[in-house]
Amino acid sequence: MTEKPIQREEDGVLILERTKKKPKKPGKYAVVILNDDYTPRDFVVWILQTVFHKSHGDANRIMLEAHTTGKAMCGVFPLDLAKTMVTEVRNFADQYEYPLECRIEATQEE
Ligand code: TYC
Repeated sequence: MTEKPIQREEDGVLILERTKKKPKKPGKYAVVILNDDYTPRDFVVWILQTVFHKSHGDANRIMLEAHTTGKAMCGVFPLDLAKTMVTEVRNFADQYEYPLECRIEATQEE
């Protein structure tokens, strides 16, 4: 906010108006899990509960959506958080040697 404010006076009160627009909100990014033939369903549900803090019911619904349609959205986050979540999912999947894949998709929101 380095630009000079506009100054005006109203009833003897000096009003300083900001000339710069508010900073843009951070973009929103969807984290999506992809289906595969090898990762156990229970492991996907556990990932959704552990990394994305979903209830067991929501985790099961998201897992089934990925299982039947090929992919499902786990949540929408600012980019840095979305990246952290993808890294966590990949680390757990590597640790247990499952091929579960997860990626970030830009949403329409600004
Ligand atoms: N298709 C897997 C199975 O039948 C389960 C699964 C569901 C894997 C969702 C990944 O994102 C996924 N064991």
